[in-house]
Amino acid sequence: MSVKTSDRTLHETVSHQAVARQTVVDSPDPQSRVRSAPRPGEDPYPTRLAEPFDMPWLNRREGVVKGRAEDGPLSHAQLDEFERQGFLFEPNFIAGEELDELRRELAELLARGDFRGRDFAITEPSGNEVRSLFAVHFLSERLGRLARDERLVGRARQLLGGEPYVHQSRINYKPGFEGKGFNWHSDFETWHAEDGMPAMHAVSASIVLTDNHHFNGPLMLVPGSHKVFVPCLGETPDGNHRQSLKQQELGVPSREALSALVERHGIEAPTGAAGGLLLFDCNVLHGSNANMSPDPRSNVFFVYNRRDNRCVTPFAAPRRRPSFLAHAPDERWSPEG
Ligand SMILES: O=C(O)CCC(=O)C(=O)O
Repeated sequence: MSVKTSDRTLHETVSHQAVARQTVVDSPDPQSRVRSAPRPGEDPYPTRLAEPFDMPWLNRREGVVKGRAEDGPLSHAQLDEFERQGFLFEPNFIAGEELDELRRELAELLARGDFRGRDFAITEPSGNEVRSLFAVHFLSERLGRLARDERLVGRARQLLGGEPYVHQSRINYKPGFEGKGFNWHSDFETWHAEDGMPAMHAVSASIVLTDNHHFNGPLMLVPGSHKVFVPCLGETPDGNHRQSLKQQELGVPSREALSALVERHGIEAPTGAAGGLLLFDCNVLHGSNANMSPDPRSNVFFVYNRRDNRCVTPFAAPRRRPSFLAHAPDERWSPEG
């Protein structure tokens, strides 16, 4: 492994097999040409299949960066990086008193006894520690303001090329010693299959609220993987989210597909001090290891979806997931129901 970037204290990216990386994957292996590629009128992103698909992945249909540098805060170079890698890390996005306030909010939400046992408060697979808290932009006025903040919305609008709304928000707490990992997945795969998100017009903004370092389970991403869609094996049972939010087993790419993509592109883990912002495309493959260090690794995520891409009937699940996982535009969600 090698450290890629120069500013090691604020922003390090550990790169796996960096030399093996190619910049763009835009087509599957030519020898795996196939009968079962979706025909016109069929779902272009078939997944949760009963039988293995006979190609490892399909081309992405939609563009990645849909706006221009003139349209928002991200520069040409930043948009190019996002286009190529499927993610962009901005150190020091938030600092000082604003960061302190957000960290206090994080702790206060975690301490809320009335959230314990609720469906939007997910505990670790074997333990009572809070793993994820969903709908946080509704649970917290402070986080609601942050989700609507033009610094984030402007970036999302620029990347998506249209007006965004918050499809999902969450804090992943990943407590020291206890926080378990997240299996490799594309968020879009789940949102398409289980929430009915039609197309790849969504982006996640994750603000690092505790230092993310190499030992507390930082997010790992496969750069370039956002350009292909990996269909996943296994039909979605009713209520799958109750299992998958603790430990995802369905909607996980095959080891063969993952190995081929990692062989081509490597793995990167952007790390940095609290206050950094990671923007990542809805379809980039990512995951993270367990936190074996004493230090919590807590990040807040806001998922912005383009308004004209609002969710419809799920593409591969018996019914839609509860709204704390998939908000509609202009929805007013509350824990009281
Ligand atoms: O927080 C992490 O380490 C993984 C986040 C993630 O992949 C998710 O919540 O879907």
